Amino acid sequence: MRVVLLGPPGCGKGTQAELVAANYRIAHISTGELLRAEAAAGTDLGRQAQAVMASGQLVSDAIVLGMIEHRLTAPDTDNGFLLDGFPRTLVQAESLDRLLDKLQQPLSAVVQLDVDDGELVRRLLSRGRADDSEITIRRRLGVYEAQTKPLSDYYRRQAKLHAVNGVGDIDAIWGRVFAALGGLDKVDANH
Ligand code: B4P
Repeated sequence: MRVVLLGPPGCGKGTQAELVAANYRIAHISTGELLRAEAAAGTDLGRQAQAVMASGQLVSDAIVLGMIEHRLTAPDTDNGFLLDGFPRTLVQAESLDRLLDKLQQPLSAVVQLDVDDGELVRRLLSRGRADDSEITIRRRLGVYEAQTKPLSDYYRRQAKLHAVNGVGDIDAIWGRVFAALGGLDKVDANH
């Protein structure tokens, strides 16, 4: 199982990613977490990324792609992986497809969590991470709209997109994500 979890900041990607990874026993790869770990370790890459993340912009494609390429060769991805927060731009999506072609491991599905902006702002303000001020959240939502939203059409054209309502309690949303992935398994088994 090789899955991308797509959705705006605060939609519950991190929360649902943990449930998917635990239930399917696949690696959970969050580019946000990888970047925050680099920042906490004080590496050059981490220092560059920290300033960009604090401003609400996206870290450069080159940095993120290098990190992902390295991460996808780790042995814990043998059983599959879930990408949380990656790809976030068309360049990243196209590069991911090329990399997975090379590895002969195409994506199984892309699950998109749909949540309205008011609810996103409310969730992120109550989370209170360093990059969760109202002004930064608004900028991140703008960046999502301009740079990440086009990925819905990109994956719809590949017939891989499963849109799921991301509003409600965490277990109910997990049920919808599971149904989207379970439906896909049945399709695979029939072909
Ligand atoms: P991320 O770490 O990916 O952060 P995020 O999108 O803000 O968080 P996420 O969407 O995972 O939050 P979640 O819903 O789980 O990225 C941070 C920054 O890193 C980016 O702004 C960017 O600068 C950089 N970056 C990362 N990836 C990059 C890439 N590929 N390219 C370039 N730059 C990149 O959680 C939100 C809150 O909602 C939580 O408190 C949670 O408990 C709560 N919640 C979850 N489900 C809920 C529910 N059903 N109801 C109510 N609350 C819920």
